[in-house]
Amino acid sequence: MLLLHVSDTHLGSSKPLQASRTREMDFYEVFDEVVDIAKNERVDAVIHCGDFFDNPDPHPRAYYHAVRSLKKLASADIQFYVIAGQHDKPKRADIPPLKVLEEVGVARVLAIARPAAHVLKLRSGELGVTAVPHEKPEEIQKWVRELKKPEANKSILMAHLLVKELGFPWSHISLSELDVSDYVYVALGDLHRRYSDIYRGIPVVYPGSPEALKIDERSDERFVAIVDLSSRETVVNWVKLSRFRKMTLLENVRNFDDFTRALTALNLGGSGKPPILYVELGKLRDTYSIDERRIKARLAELVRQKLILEYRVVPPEIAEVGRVDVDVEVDDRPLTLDRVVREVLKDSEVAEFLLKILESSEEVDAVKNLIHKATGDEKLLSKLEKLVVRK
Ligand SMILES: [Mn+2]
Repeated sequence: MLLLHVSDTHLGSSKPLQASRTREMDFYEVFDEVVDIAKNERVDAVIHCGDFFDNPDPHPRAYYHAVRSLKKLASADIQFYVIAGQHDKPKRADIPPLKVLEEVGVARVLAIARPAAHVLKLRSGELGVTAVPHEKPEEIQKWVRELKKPEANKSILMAHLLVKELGFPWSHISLSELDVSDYVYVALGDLHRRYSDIYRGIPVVYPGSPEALKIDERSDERFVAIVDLSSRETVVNWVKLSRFRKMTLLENVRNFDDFTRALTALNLGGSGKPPILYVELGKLRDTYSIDERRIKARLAELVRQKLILEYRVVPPEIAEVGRVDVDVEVDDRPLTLDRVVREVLKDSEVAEFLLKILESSEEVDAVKNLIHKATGDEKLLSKLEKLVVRK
């Protein structure tokens, strides 16, 4: 018995870009590749561990591409089973988008609002599934204590959650609390990077998302898992995806020379889709003057030449913090000295005074020290520093 395990396809998303049709197509194209892999590998079923759609109210385009790909599975007699993640679960009582797929006949939804136990009839036999959709940690911990196990010879656990063992402070539950001993495979979703472990002899797997949605989810290789349940030992094989778009980060770029050197090493124009390029500016001052403008001009040229799809220039503090959502943090509004001082200091009198000093003073360093002492805010300081240098 073979399963293809995938999760976090986020159909309908164009992240990390906003309203980019090309980027949106990436998500559909790589999901279609997943479907092709399922057909080539002749799996019995595809199991999807949540965040199938990016949104509880998907655009007709997302439905269109989803149904189109899923129909290919159905005509190859491959079942598609899915549970809800936080992205495809409506906040209020409404028809979940996954239910539409079920109604059309291209998917079977195993869990949306609460956990459920199923016995699936697959081509090569019966398979028990305990399905746990996304919820708050307290709720999931409550559920897990009363989880019903399916009555089948072999069962798997499907869940959309973060296990404590990943080391995030915001995880849902630990593997020991999950009590995985009754299962031959633990299929997980929510984490956008590949992770797999053997816990008490049982494979615990996050295949990761087929596309990276944020820069810190980037990876040169992305996968789906092919899970073989035929023998006593569960065997997990990884199949590489090829139709995803890479995201690349050039770190600590301090000047234009740094930038061109890093760019040459990238070998743009090779096979695969043109990447989304992030350039993290280093801490040296010269980056923020002429060099920054030259770097941006060159980046715009690369977009025109279709060597990259899009670029983002990010300040060092953003790239340094691994899990910051760059999409939210990067603000395209022009960063003016006035805005920074007013927004961050939040006291118009102090702001006005400071702006006056900054305009006239030769002693920028003395002012910086004052701000540092007064606020202790390193980020504010580095922002101000850049702006003062720019002037
Ligand atoms: Mn997700």
